[in-house]
Amino acid sequence: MNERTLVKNLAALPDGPVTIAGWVETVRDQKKVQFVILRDESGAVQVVNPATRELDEGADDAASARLATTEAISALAHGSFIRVTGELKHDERVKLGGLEVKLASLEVVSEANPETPIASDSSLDKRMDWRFLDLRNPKQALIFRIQTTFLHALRGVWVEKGLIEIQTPKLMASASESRAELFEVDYFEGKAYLAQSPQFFKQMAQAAGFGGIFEVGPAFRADPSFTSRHATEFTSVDTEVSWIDSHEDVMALHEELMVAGFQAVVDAHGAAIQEHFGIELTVPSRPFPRIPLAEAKQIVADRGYVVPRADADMDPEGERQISTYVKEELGHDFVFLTDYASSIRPFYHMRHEGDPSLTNSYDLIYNGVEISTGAQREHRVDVLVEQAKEKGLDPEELGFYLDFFRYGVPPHGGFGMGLARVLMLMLGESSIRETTYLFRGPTRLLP
Ligand code: AMO
Repeated sequence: MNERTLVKNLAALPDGPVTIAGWVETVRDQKKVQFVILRDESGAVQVVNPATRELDEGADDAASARLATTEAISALAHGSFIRVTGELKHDERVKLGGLEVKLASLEVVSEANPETPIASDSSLDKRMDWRFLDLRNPKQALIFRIQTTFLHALRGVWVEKGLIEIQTPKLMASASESRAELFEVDYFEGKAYLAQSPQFFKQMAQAAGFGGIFEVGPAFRADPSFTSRHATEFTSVDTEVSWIDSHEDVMALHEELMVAGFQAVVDAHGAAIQEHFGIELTVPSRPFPRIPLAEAKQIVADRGYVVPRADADMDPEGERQISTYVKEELGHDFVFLTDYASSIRPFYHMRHEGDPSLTNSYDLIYNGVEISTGAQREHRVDVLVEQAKEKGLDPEELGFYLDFFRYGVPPHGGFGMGLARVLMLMLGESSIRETTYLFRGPTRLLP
């Protein structure tokens, strides 16, 4: 490793020699003195260099080197990557962090083109074109630090509970969710499909006796929409557990995970989130409110918004409205909408004992947008086959999946959650394009 001190660690060091490395943010090139703001992944610091503009007669090698350094700084382009050795000096008068580095030697490791293709006011699309430059902005990088903290906390809960992490295949022989959103790819002599979710294989783990599993991985949907919440490839946070009594148990686990994730994010990044996003993030209280879908539709209707189709899911406006209601009346950012009609749920959802028109399922809405779907699964194979047929699915094609239920399987359930949506709503961002490392949509495959 090249020796260097991270900028964020300078504050704790005494005055003395240091080596730092990072990108040139700005250069202030005054006649007698030059200032360079250098930024690395941890922060920014001021580098100061007394300028040597010309050589006196009989100047020594050291003076020539100082002239060369001065000229090199004058020529530095924004974004060039440099390495600086110098003297760290704490000085309260320096606005940026109360310290500066007096330059002794400069190495230009990698030069940047003088024209930067994006600016802070560039359109989102343009920023996406130059995502690596966009991500140099500390605010954008913070999103992925937050994501790391959030996922780490979730993993902590899963591991502590003894769940097993799995990686399910993303090349499949059949659809796993709606056929309408299926990517088909050539697969040697035949066809394969990109996994829309790990649904079938996370259930397989229950038949395999794993007890409980989790997976954080890619999911693909051939969804042609251009909304702020849809991507053609997204990261799905999935879990599935055995020996549940109903979807209530899944919701309890879901809450526990969210609280752990938010707690970790607030602890590690609360101040930075306030600074960069202007949001005072709080940890949600348990239990999250639960409202049956039919009741939720009635609530929003009473508030003057009628969800267009009575037999359909909440539409985006309905989700916003029910969230507003929950925030106003119950003071909560999250709400579980429960007991979805069987007609709008996949065949694998368990239906109510005694009322097959409803399912043991839920959607989790956060700040007005669905972030997750969860359910208890139907584990009785005869019932499962009937439900598949009812949805127009061919039990033959699903044979491999139905077999999971023919050799003894415990009652189980789980949920899938869109990671970028959680981050978008947590940070008040306007699109999952901001909270996805590299967004994929109908017209975006680059970079
Ligand atoms: P569902 O299809 O509702 O359920 O997806 C679960 C969650 O994944 C996210 N999501 C998306 N995010 C970005 N772009 C998309 N095109 C997209 N589609 C879905 C959402 C959504 O709530 N197998 C079930 C889950 C389960 O029951 O365990 C499933 O996939 O946040």
